[in-house]
Amino acid sequence: KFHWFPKKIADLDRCHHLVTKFDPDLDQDHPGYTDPAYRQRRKMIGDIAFRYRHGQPIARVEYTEEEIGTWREVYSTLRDLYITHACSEYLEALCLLERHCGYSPDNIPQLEDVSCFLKERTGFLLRPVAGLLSARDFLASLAFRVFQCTQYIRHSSSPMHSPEPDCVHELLGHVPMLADRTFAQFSQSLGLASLGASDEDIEKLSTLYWFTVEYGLCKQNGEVKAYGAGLLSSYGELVHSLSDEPETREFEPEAAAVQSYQDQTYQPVYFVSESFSDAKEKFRRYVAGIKRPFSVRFDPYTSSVEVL
Ligand code: H2B
Ligand code: FE
Repeated sequence: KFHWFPKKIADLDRCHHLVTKFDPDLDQDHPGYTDPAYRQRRKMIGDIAFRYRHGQPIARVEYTEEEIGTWREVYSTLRDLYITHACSEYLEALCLLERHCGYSPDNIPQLEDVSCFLKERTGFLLRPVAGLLSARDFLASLAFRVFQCTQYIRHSSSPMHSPEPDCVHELLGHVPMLADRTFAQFSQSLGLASLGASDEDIEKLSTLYWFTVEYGLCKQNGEVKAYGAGLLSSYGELVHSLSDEPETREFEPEAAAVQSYQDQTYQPVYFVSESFSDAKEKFRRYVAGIKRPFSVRFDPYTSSVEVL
């Protein structure tokens, strides 16, 4: 017996299971915990996600001056650092996003516009989500080239850090990388490997996701650069990851899948890939070793998976 999983893209309407441990309503360390107005606002924006069904346009949010102020502070601080710290694929995509998608210090881009942009670049779509999603549901979405994306923004008292994913993390961390063809393929293959997988394999795949998509480093022209979204959306950790403090290891899926990680502070170790194609190829070999009583194939014409 194996877990239910989505077979067609509209089935993602059923992949909405949230993990609430970092919610401002429950997590006493959340900077919004003592701010009822913030919690109310986050809930209102979260309702867009609860009402959303596949195929609908994503409702636009009119962000307040305070919210735009938070965005501006992160955007302008990080932007200067990207030149030296971000991989070339990231920089290229950010440039396009600034030209075509309303990325700027003074504007929080709308998910609907970003989704249309990604659709043209790599076929990825965004769908709104109300918070941290379960690993199983989150990974399943990637199988359909759908990225579940939060739309609310972090608390203004803490512009440089958020305990939970927010639109700064998604839009500045994840989105530019999803505009890269090879990275998009890598993300989808993580997703396909997760469909119907055992809890144990989901745990390993999320850990792999953690050390690549969230905290991955890669080599470029003899230098090490960041491509992980958790790094590219966090000033402190981005600097830390490329300093000589942390340990770095060559990316090996077998090792990365069982490495213990930190979701409260900086990572003690980072994995460095030779390139995205190299990471993709190594991952392909790793996946071939995962036992499932069936195999899956994605049909791009219908955006559905065939179970073989
Ligand atoms: N949910 C949301 N909303 N954003 C994420 O980036 C995210 C998630 N990452 N759920 C997932 C879990 C990741 O940590 C892995 C797959 O467990
Ligand atoms: Fe993330």
